[in-house]
Amino acid sequence: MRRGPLREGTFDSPLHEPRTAVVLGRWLGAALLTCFLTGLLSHLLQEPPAWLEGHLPSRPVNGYRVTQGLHVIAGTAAVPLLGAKLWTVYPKLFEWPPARSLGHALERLGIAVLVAATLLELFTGLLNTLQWYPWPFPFRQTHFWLGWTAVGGLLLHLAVKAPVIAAHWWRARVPVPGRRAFLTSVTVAAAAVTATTAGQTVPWLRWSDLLAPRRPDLGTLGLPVNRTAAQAGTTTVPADWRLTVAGPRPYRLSLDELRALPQHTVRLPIACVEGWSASADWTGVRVRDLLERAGAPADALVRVVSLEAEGPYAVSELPAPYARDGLTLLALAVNGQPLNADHGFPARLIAPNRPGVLQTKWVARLEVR
Ligand SMILES: Nc1nc2c(c(=O)[nH]1)N[C@H]1C(S)=C(S)[C@@H](COP(=O)(O)O)O[C@H]1N2
Ligand SMILES: [Mo]
Repeated sequence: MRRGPLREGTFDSPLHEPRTAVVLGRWLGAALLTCFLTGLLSHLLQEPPAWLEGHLPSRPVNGYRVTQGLHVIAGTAAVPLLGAKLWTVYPKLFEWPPARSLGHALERLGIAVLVAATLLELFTGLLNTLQWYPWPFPFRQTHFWLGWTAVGGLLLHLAVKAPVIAAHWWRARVPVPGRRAFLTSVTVAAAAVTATTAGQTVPWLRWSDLLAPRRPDLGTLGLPVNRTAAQAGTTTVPADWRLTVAGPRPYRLSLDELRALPQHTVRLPIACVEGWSASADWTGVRVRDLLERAGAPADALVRVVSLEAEGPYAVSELPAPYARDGLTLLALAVNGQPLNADHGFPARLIAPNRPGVLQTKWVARLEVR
């Protein structure tokens, strides 16, 4: 018999029961599945395998904005859902004896992996929306592999619990006082965190964007700035700055020469991986035109190199579908104003359906590969 604070009968709420766990599990499962699929997509766009690179779609224009917005919305809503789910089942975490059989021990080990991976995944993701990295490991790779670990643990959990889930899926078998009130409070909590943060990406929820780290309409030239010129060390652009286009027929252009080329204006979003997004009117030269002038083949992959000396986003790769898209610009102006230092002066890349991290600022070179 167990003694002390975890003794028999300690967990006396009637809500530690399977129907409540199943209802919460469905919501949490839907949120985590949304996170997993949209997250995979984001990783594929950021680090495409070679065979996929030439087939990445540059449409729909707002595609990444929607999927990454969903990723962060679902992940944020999952925080209260996970809290409620863990509270419902936690007496089981203190089961005694800890293992009744080998099968039981393995099942509990699976639960340990699932709970640890999911907690760490939501924690690192939430802190990433604040651009706060108080840990020694790289965020993106860790978040990626924890995602797979959590999904593996989840599948195992679903398989083991399938009979219980099936038995309680459609209706409550026993009435439990307080269950409805508890589930309603959890719904209200999840709705509240969603309503007060989703405005960082959903324009019609902007008015209630009280808790998100960003207001997408606040910032110089009407846009937020993730990495400032001061942080990137690009506040002063060399007086002899030229855009270099390296290809079969390489050439260099000054800012005035770029401005003298045919200018196009497109409305495209910056869709930041951290969850905010905002559309703007960008004006500049079509990357396609610049590449044609350099004699680049139509299926060429292009490396976009920033003046920024180091930093994870100082260089990006522009696969052919983006490079050839008429909406992809080397932008010189945004919202009718010349770019300022923080938004990438003298020139920045803007392309449709592309993660914000790859919209390289302070561009110095386009290299045809
Ligand atoms: N060279 C360079 N370009 C960069 C970055 C960077 O750190 N270095 N940050 C990227 C990120 S994470 C985003 S979301 C967008 C933000 O663009 P904005 O500051 O103009 O809103 O720029 C991208 N371009
Ligand atoms: Mo970003």
